Formats: sequence, C-alpha cells, structure tokens
Amino acid sequence: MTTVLENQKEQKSGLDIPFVREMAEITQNMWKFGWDERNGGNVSYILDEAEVAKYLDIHQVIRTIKPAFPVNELAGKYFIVTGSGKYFKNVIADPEANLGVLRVSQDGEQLELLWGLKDNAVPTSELPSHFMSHIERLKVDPNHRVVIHNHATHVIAMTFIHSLDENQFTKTLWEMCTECIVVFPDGIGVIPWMVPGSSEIGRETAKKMKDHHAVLWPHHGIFGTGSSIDEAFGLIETIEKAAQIYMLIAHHDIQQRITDQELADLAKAFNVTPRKGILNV
Ligand code: 2HA
Ligand code: ZN
Repeated sequence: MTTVLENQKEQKSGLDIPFVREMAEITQNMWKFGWDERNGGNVSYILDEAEVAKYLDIHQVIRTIKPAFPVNELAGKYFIVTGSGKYFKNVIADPEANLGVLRVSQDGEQLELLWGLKDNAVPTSELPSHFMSHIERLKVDPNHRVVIHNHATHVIAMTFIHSLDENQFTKTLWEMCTECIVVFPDGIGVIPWMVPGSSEIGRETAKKMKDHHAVLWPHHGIFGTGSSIDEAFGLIETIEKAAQIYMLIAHHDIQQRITDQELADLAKAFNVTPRKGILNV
C-alpha cells in the first residue's frame, strides 16, 4: 500500500500521470541497460487529447517553443518528450524537469508547452528526426505512437565490423536469434554517418521510416518506433540482443546457422512477410 506521503510525492512529480510514469520507467530502464550514458538518447510519444485532458489543463499553455521547421502534418497532436541535455538517469527523480508535454499548434508553427520542461528547458535536440519519423510512420501505420532513440551498445559495436548495406545487416540480425524475423520482418534501415541533431539527419532517417520500423545511425545508435512504448522498446531490445550475439560469435568458427529456408519457414509459420531481396529461397 502507498502511504499518504508517497501519494503526495507522486502527484507533485507527475509520476501519478500514467504516461509520465511510463516515460520515467522506460528511460530508467534504458539507462540501466547502459544504452543512455550522460544525456544520450531521446523519446517522443504521441498522446490522445482525451488522455492528456484527464490529468492536465489543456487550455493552459505555459509557454511556446519554436520547432526547427513548421510541422503542419502534426498540427493539434499531443506529445510527451524528453528534454534536451537531460540525463535518462535523472528522469524518475524529477520528471517535470526532464520531460515535457506539448501540443503542436493548429498552424504547425509552435509547440505549446502544457507541462514539464521546468526552468526553460527545451525538447530533445533530435526533435527534427523524431517529428519527421512520426510523420512518415503515421502515413503507413495509423496506430503508430512512439519514437525511441538510444545508444544500444552492441548495435553500435556491430557498425564497425559489419557491412552497412541494410539488406546484409538485416540478414545477419535475422540469423542471430530465431525471433528476429518475426519481430522485424521489415528489416532495419541504415543511413550513412551524419552529424546528429540536424534536419538533414532527420530527413534521411524519415526516408528510411517509410519502409522500416527501425533505423540505424552508424557509430551512434538506433531509432525504434511502434504503437506503444513496449513495442518500440521491444524492437530495439530484440535488435540489440541479436547484435550482442553477433559480437559474441563474430570472431569464432561458425559450426551451424539458421538457413534461409528455415528463416522463410519461420516467417510463414508466424504469418509475416520478410522484406524482399534478403532471403535466397
Ligand atoms: O540527445 O542522443 O543523438 C543526445 C543524443 C543525440
Ligand atoms: Zn544519440
């Protein structure tokens, strides 16, 4: 049972709001996995207006923030996002300082802050990549809600020793764990190395999001998307697990592997369509 004091503390910090708690818990978990050192990583999550209105006064705009470019496609949408320069490690202790709830204005020119981002904090530096990715994913999946970026360790390691051809990269990941082709039959998109935080990297990432739920940034990290925090996080977790297996076996003699025919059989059994041009069957 929670005590009165604990309840008051939760209300003050925002942890009594379900979507704030979800963000606080997922950022804490990713930090504990070692995927979000310092201020590494960022999350954005589309919220229903009715859900936000249950907990916050949606008519009370605290301040407005100008996005890097107008986002008409997202006008009127509500987001909870991580703050720029904020450490995932610290979110759970002070969600209001490290997270923000925003609405994109009707003309797409402003972000209307409704909660959080205390002391003039601003949304994640990767907001261009997040917004452009949301726009593309929503075009192909109306249930899309979440974009997570983090610095998953083995995924980054793998980008040094494996070809960055996205079909080859996808094939290797599929071969590492039996569940992979079922979890990401659409494979993984790969962009060239680029300077982060820019609209350019956002455009390249979003282009890949037309065909993939996940996009790799070589020597930097990964973007995963989904209809919920669990889906987007589960996708990254699965890719990272496969990359970890790859890094464990890469310098050993391989005695046996999952064949292309077995991967095709798996896809058929689980009713998913593997991305074309990857399996030779
Ligand atoms: O916000 O991860 O890509 C820190 C980053 C930038
Ligand atoms: Zn990053």
